[in-house]
Amino acid sequence: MNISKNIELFSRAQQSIPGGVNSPVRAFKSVGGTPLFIKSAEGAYLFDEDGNKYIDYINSWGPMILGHAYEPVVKAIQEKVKYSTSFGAPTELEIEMAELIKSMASNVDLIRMVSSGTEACMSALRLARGYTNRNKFIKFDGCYHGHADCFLVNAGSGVATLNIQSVPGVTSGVANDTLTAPYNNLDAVKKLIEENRNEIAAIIIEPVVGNMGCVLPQPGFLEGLRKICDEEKIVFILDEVMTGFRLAPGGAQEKLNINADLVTYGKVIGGGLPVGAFGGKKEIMEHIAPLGNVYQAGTLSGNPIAMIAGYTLLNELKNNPSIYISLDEKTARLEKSLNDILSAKNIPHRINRFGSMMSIFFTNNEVIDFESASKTDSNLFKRFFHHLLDHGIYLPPSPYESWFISDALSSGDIDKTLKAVESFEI
Ligand code: KE4
Repeated sequence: MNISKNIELFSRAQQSIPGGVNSPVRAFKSVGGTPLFIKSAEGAYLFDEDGNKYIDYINSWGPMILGHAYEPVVKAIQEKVKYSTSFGAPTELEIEMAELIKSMASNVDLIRMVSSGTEACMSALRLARGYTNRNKFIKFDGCYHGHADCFLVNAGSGVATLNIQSVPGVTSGVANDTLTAPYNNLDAVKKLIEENRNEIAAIIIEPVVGNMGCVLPQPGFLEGLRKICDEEKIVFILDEVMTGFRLAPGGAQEKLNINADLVTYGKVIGGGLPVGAFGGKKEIMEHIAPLGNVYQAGTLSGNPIAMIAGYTLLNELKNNPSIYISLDEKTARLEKSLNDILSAKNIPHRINRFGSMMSIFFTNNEVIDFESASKTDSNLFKRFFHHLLDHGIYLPPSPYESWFISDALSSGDIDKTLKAVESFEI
């Protein structure tokens, strides 16, 4: 593939933007090579600045669940933008959006809009601390809840991709209140509870992990955390920034039949525009200003253009539940066929999948936590990534990220993907 324009743009970008990108995971750091500069996208396809076409398995890291330039969303934005882009005042659309989300996530009594998943998670944690009057919280190694200081301890996604052991700028004062445990390890959590009794405000977790690659909760794990939170009066926060509205209309809470005290959203909720949200039990949420004194704010929170994009997409998902069956079937076919092909080639691998989230790990071991996820063959991943990229298949440029399938993916696209994998030699 000719990528000369991409190379030129990357060189130019680095003169003005740190690392040439506005978010580290885009930089291809762990796979090497030149990141693609995207000119346009439609349905399941991206087109880079050199005119190359790719089948997209990132989909903006989750939001583009019905594909790029989804017409109802495009039209809704085009109509709304005629009436200004922002007011900084309440609108009826924000009420409609909140009511729609409440109709999809039954345990959300009140919800607050913000502009990113990071804001949603940091606000939910501040609320849990304010509500319990406790300072510490538990997160899990390899989980990523955005880039707020307190979450950058043993974090996944870009922090793992860049192998940053300790993030400069995150003070020990902040890090001391962040307790970490291995995913799927209830005993480790119980030990932290014993050592920090009555000091822990919250447990926050990705109910299905995307940020160490896709890792699933083992039976009883989330239920065990729920029980611990009930017994210890700890706020149970499910970070559904990735899983929310992707795994089901009610997200992982619906699919896994687990109820959070607070839940955070991002990605799909904004239909590709900057939207995050946090919500949950009224008795907790009513501590948020201006009702309560836990302060949280945002100039563009509930922005009308972002709201109409998210509202339109969520309505499509809510009113067409067969989309989730289609997403599951397409991803299940990918999973089975990739397993067959890689096994026939005697390539050591594990595929973890939940609904339309999936990852290939090049390892002989089950991947159930960050330790096992970090033992995969990163060089083999790098070669696999570039082999597929050269064949017009765009995977997440890191072994610590999930693939995100869109319903715009066709059977022919899957055939092309599998054909590319067939030609891969280790
Ligand atoms: P944002 O602040 O990036 O909107 O959301 C943070 C966040 C919170 N919680 C979960 C479970 C998330 O996956 C994320 C963001 N995910 C990454 C991809 N792994 C965003 C991509 C990026 O950092 O550029």
